[in-house]
This record gives sequence, C-alpha cells and structure tokens, in this order.
Amino acid sequence: MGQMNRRELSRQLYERAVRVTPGGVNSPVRAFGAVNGEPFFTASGTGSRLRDVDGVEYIDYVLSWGPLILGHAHPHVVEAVQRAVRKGTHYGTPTPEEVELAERVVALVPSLEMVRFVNSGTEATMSAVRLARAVTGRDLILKFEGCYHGHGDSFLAKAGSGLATLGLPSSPGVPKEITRLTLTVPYNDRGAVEEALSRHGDRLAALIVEPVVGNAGLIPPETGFLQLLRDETQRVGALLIFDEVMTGFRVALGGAQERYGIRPDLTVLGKVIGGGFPVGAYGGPRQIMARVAPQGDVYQAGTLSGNPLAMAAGLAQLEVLERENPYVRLESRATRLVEGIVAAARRHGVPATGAVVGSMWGVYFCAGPVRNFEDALAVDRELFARYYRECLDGGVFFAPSPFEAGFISTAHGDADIDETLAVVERSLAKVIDQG
Ligand code: KE4
Repeated sequence: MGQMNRRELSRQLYERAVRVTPGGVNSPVRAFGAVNGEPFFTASGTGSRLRDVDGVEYIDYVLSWGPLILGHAHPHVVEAVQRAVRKGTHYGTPTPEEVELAERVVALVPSLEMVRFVNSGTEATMSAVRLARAVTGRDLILKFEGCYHGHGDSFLAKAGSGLATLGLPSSPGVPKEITRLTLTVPYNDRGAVEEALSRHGDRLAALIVEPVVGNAGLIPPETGFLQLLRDETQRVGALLIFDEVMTGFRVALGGAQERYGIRPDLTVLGKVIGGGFPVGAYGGPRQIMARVAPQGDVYQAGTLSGNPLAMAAGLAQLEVLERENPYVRLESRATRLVEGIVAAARRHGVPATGAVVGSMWGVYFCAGPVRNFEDALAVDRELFARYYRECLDGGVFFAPSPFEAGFISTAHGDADIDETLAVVERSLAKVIDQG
C-alpha cells in the first residue's frame, strides 16, 4: 500500500482544502512546496508528538514554527486556557491577564520597560517600525537578507543590485515606493553595515534584525556583529530593533538580548508568549513606548489584542519556563540531534554543517560555513527534499524547507532523539543508495 495510503484522509482533506483556500493552507510554509510534497492534516498533539488524521504519529521539530517550547497540550497551559474560556472569550476591555503577562514579559526581557500586545509577529514588526519612524522623524529602514519579519510591505523587499542599494519589491502588490525605503544588506557583513550607515545613516529610522537568523535555516551572529549593530545605530541616531519573535524565550529566558548582552531600542516578540495562541508584542524603554496611542500620537490598534485566552496560555508557558529554566537541557539535546544528523550525512558522503542556539537548531546539506543567506543557498535542495520525505515517512516531522530553523521542546526526551537519529540514518542510506 505504501505511504500514500497511510495518509489517505489527509489527501482527501487536501483536495477539499485547495478548492476553498489558496494552496489549501492558511500560511504558505505549511504547503510542503519546498519538499515537493503534500501536507498532512493534524488531528492532535501531545508532548513531542503530532498525530495526523490518518492516525500516523510524528516526532515534531516544527512545534507550530516555534511557539510550543513546552511541547503540545502541556497540562499547565491546557488548564490555564480551560479556566479562562469558562469565563468567556474576549471582552473588548482591559483584563487582569493582560497586565500580568505584560509585567512578566517586562520583568524577563532586559531592555523592556513597556510592552504592547498585538495579534501576530507581523503586526508587531510593522508597529515597531512605525514607532521608530515617528520617534526619529526618518523614513529609511535597514534589514538583512534572509531575515523574515512578517509580511508587512516594508519587509517584502529584496536587495537591489549591489550592496546597500534601495530595495525592490519581493512580492507583487508591494509598491516600489515603499520598498525603496528599505535597505537590505548581507547578515554578518560588517563592511556592508558600515557602508550602508555611512551612506544613509542620517536618513535611517531603524535597523531591524533577527539577532539569531531563524528564517534561513539557523545562522548565529558572528562575534561582535550584534555589538557593531548597536554601536553603528547609536552613532547615526537610528533605533536598533531586535526581532525576537523566534528567539524570544527560546535562546534564553531573556531572549537573544540577554544571551548576547545587547540592549536594543525596541524588541519584537511573538510565538512563545502566546503559548500557541495568536500573540505578538513590541516594547522598549518607557520614553519610546510613551509615543504609542493613546498615551502618545503613534496610532496602532487591534480588536483582539491582549485576548485573555492567549494571555493565559502565554502566562502559563512563561511560568513553567521560569520555574524550570530548561535552556541548558534544551541546548544539549538540540546539540546531540544536530551533531548526529551532520555525522550521519558525512558518513554517507553528504557535505553537511549545523548550528544550535538554545532550543533552535539548523542543519545545511552543504560544506559551510554558513555565515549568511547567500551561503545557505548552496544547500543541495533536491537531496534535502528526498531526505525530508523519507524522514516524514519514518515518523519525523522537520520544517519542510532547508531555510527554516528547527526547534526542540522540553517534552523531547533522549528516546525521541535516539529514534530521530535512527530515522535520519535510514533515510540518508535510502536516498544515497537510490542515487
Ligand atoms: P507572524 O506574523 O507569522 O506571527 O510572525 C512573523 C515573524 C516575524 N519575525 C520572525 C523572526 C518570524 O520568524 C516570523 C514568523 N516566522 C515564520 C516561520 N519562518 C512563521 C511561519 C508562517 O509564516 O506560517
């Protein structure tokens, strides 16, 4: 019967889905396009595992693309949401839960004195950039190739020809007048940053960066790079925005800014602070955040911002993270996973390199080193797609793209890693033998 029939109900759902939703999914990354496959449809999640509608079980390293650092259906999170939903779902007024989560986030993230909750990372990055433009009175922003900050128009820009040139739209529907305000330079490229800020620094409102790049696989900052961004933005009077939607509460309890000892002017958060519910946030020092309406004049709003169920789930996750502080354990398990995958690839003659930062990890099927997005483009995508499908059929769910970070949760045990490495070994053997 083979694997196709193992996912018969998913296939039937996919056929229905593509008739009523573009690509059959509500977010493109879920479509398995990069691995020439069809998505499975999930029925439930428990701990480190997902179960699809056909009853097939997977060890899950996507974890909802980052939010589920405690794994699926953690009892503390489930009970918190059950208690909240019995009281209602949303009120359109402030609630105690919003204050409690804001106090926790401000207490844990070093540079924050105030925070505003929104409903997605995209909303949060858009709002942070609007605030930076208002505070500085400038319009230009600078981002890095391979960094993703959500689908706001300003971020759907690709590097123009040559370094430090004004951006071009990377999606139809985005006016070039908007992306012309976005500079894009290579990550970890000190010279390109210095050149861009020397040429455009007096017009620069903000530099936005993923302090650890998780949207091009996993690319850590080279020593001194984040400090350079801090010094250079300080020098030209631009704001430094850390997009910690992915790294927040994932690479350390206080995020990348705690791990690397850098204080950005604005921080963007999401994923983990919602415990699987739609939450984004942006925050910073009081004197910057005081410009946000209604205290200040920079407008931003949202019907369901601060939703009490989402706040309850986020609070519950943070409570467990504060109590357990699992980061050393998470990093050690992720390291064993990555070293095992890289060693297996090399045993089969496949060039491979990997990286781990906290509970985020990445493996590239190329020789490396991978310092930026251009280096990452050297991966063998065809091999990755075949390897990916074999791993999936073996019951391991990795991110369906070589340009996404992997995650690990406190629910992943040594047995999960052992089982995963056995599946990886068999998958590579099969793919290499097939030639
Ligand atoms: P959302 O709008 O998807 O909540 O967040 C956008 C965002 C902003 N900043 C960073 C660093 C992010 O990683 C993201 C979203 N990440 C992707 C995964 N690469 C979300 C998955 C998806 O688009 O469905």
